[in-house]
Amino acid sequence: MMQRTPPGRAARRLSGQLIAALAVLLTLHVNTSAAQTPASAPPQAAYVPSEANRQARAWFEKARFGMFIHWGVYSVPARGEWVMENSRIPIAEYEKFAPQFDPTHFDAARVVRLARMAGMKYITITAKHHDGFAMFATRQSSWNIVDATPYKRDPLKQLADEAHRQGIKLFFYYSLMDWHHPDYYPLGTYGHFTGRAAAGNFDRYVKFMDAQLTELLTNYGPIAGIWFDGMWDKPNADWHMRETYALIHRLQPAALIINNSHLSPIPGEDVQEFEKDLPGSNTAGFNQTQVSALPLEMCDTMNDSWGYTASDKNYKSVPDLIHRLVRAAGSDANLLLNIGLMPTGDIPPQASERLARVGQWLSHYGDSIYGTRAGPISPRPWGVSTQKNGKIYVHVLDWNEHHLVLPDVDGLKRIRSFDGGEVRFQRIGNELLVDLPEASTHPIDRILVLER
Ligand code: FHN
Repeated sequence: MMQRTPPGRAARRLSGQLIAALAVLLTLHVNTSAAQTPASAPPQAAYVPSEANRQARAWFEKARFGMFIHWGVYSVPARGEWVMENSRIPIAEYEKFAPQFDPTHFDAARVVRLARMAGMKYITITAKHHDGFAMFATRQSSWNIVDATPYKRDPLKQLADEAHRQGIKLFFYYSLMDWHHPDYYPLGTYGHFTGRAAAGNFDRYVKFMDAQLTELLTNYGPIAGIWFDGMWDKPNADWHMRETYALIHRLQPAALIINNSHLSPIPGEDVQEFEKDLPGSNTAGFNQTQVSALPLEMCDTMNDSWGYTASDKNYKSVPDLIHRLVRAAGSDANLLLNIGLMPTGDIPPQASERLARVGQWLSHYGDSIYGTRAGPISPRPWGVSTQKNGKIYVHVLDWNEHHLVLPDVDGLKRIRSFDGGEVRFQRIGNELLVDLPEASTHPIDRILVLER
């Protein structure tokens, strides 16, 4: 049987021409215009973020590092969050995983502690993924962890309480695409093997979605934001996003709206998302948009999977993970780094070990990351720059030579190593020839501090 793959390659294959045409149109409209408005939606009024929302954006840009958690009933078969689609499992069969889902090892305090130890400032967890399964107590359908599993508890409530207690912010991921709901109709690119009737009322689905979002925004205390995904399944449908965004901003004005639509941001969105790529690049096939003026986030996996995949041992090394974080900061973006929780609720040990070591690095070098903006030296193959409070941090990541040529920096008086010690440099024309500290003493990142 041919395996279907998550969007990116497959979506582009199936609706490639449409998306490409749309992308060309959209690159002409960055951020402020009514780019990518679904065909039937009314023209968007200008979106003016509230003061609370502006402050939340400012906090977000300083945070720089968050934990993504993919977790759902799909962790039982342990073949990733796309197992229902990839293995063509009809709803009636898929529902049989729910009685086997009893994550009694889930320890919200431990998850939040790990995020904090890793130096992460927020957590984004899947409240509902594409299989439609709610990981929270919802009254809108019994297809949820409280009603359909022996666990009978609400892990999002536990996580929210613990996040508030430990002072970390919490976002909820919410899939717009739904392979389980009978009113998700007409179907888009995916979800054709579920056995659902070829009928349904999409507006009723949108109402269901808004009702679940209302629950998420009223029953869990202050929420940092909602992270949408899956709109790419049918980008031209009338999603009524304008109303949904207004609802979210009305219920919690500070909540940030992120939509991993793979399209340019539309009014009402507060953060621009990039999947598995730095802003402006497109190696994974998801990002065809220009970089907007909104705060930016890049999400990535720690191995090759989002949802727990027992066979996937291809974890990135600690230096690789740190480089991704540093390169994201150098592109003005946060890194949202994923872990896939196990069906027991445990954190895969490969993930927690690595995160603890990233946290150790950040506890020493975090000043060059948190609260910074992209620096004046644009990202290069050898590394990136960040800046804060008049200082420029040059992160030398992939460069084994003793010297590095940098563009001259106005008013530069001194360069020192982040760890102390003067760094010698000469001005040659418009450039600086810098004597780098020994690579062997800083194998992950040689950080120079340029002071004016
Ligand atoms: O299809 C999803 C996928 O399962 C995962 O949730 C990622 C995370 O960014 N988003 C979608 C693919 O774009």
